[in-house]
Amino acid sequence: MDDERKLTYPQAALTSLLALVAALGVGHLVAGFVGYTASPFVAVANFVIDHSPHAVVAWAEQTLQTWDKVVLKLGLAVVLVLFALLTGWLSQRKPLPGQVLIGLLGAAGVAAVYVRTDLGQIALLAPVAAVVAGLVVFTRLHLFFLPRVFFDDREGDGPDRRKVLITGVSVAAGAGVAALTGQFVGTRKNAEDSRAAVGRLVAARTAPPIPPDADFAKFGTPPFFTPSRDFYRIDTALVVPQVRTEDWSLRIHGMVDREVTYSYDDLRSRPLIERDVTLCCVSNEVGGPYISNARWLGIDLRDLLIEAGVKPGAEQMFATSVDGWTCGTPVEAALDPARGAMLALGMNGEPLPIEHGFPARIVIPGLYGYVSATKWVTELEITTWQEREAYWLNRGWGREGPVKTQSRIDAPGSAVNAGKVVVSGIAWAQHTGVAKVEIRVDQGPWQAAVLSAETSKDTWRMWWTEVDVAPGQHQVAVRATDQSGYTQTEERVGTVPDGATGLHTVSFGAR
Ligand SMILES: Nc1nc2c(c(=O)[nH]1)N[C@H]1C(S)=C(S)[C@@H](COP(=O)(O)O)O[C@H]1N2
Ligand SMILES: [Mo]
Repeated sequence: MDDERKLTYPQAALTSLLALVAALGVGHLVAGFVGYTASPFVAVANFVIDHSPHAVVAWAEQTLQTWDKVVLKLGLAVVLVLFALLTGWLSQRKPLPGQVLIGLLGAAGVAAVYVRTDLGQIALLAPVAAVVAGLVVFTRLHLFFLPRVFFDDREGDGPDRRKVLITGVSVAAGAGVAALTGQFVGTRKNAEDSRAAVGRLVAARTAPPIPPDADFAKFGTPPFFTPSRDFYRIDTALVVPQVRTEDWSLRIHGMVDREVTYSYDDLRSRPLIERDVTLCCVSNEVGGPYISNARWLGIDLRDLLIEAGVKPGAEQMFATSVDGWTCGTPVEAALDPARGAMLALGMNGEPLPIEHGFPARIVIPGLYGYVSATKWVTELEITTWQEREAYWLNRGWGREGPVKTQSRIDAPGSAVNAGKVVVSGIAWAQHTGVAKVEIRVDQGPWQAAVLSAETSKDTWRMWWTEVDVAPGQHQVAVRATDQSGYTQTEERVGTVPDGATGLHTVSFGAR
């Protein structure tokens, strides 16, 4: 005889939702002990980030600011709830479809943890515990809701409301306590006090003083130094890595004469140098915001590489971050004394902010961040291009990422009064130097702008000028020429694979 018993849709949906909540809660609990990023929820969200194009990561970070990761988590939560509702719908009669779907979701969680390089095998316990919890809760609740059958084939009722309420609340509360415990245990080791304990990092060789006309902030340009809290931020880390100095070390290995490992104290007690370097992102569209300037404090990377002894034939310095992100730089750029690649410990007079790579990161003038600026760096492997492929490379980005000479208009930003109008902005050509900036109004002749004082070839320069405009709509364009004699091309190309080109053009109305 066919078994006609089934759960009502609300019962089935509740069964699936509670199973989901239990799975995530238990997964988060276990992750608190085996590695925070092993939490199935966090791991799947990270997996989504790792499979998003660079431009999307950059866009989300800029547009949603610190909310980007919250939005991602909410989006993922919505998908999971829909998944649970579907699971319930398919499992009203038999639990098997639901069990299979939970198994599949669990497999996705296991895979997402497995591919993380910052976690050991033990981390797999978290998603495995989550699937087991999900399956147990789902199967038990399914049975709980199924109407009883009596020996005379008469069907009884399902559980009464009171029992349902007690069961539901117990499962949800248990999952909540588990998740909170995991959250507490997993994030207890915060790096903020370790950063505070570093104290003052003192430069043995200071950067040259900045002349008063290094920016034209009074005309609408950014300040010469970007305050650290305003410094653009781009990374794939869902959870900002919390690395304490005492747990950190930098290992240089691969094609070297002798492998070396430095502790934080080894490095901070060396004579530290200061360098002003403007960092920018390959995903910056023409006129975009992913560019900032800071005073970096650290060690000449070249010195460390020489201590290890780079072997002939080495092509790539393959850097790994504590969160598994990787980055490949030409060895010759890292070794070139004229370029001045750094291992930075400090930024704008303080130890690196945690989100900018504390305890240590790489900074290399003239290369986009994705091929140079590894934050939370723990390993430098000297190797060939053949041997290792960095994070963004197998996602369509170019191997070499020299910064392209570019300029941006910052003012006017809105409507102005007709007559004399100030136009200002920034230009950059790190490691080459900006030679000239020109602007053009309404297809008129190019006219030179006033440049700010040059402090080094590695930093942006500000520019400003004044134009006379009649009432009506106008358009202003800017172009920079660098010290190699190259003038920015008008040809517009997108950011993929190695940086956008084209002239920034702004329209404004004059009254
Ligand atoms: N560990 C790690 N380092 C990283 C990245 C990352 O995703 N992970 N992104 C890189 C990119 S693409 C850029 S542009 C710079 C941005 O550095 P910032 O966030 O300090 O501005 O960091 C680089 N270093
Ligand atoms: Mo970037």
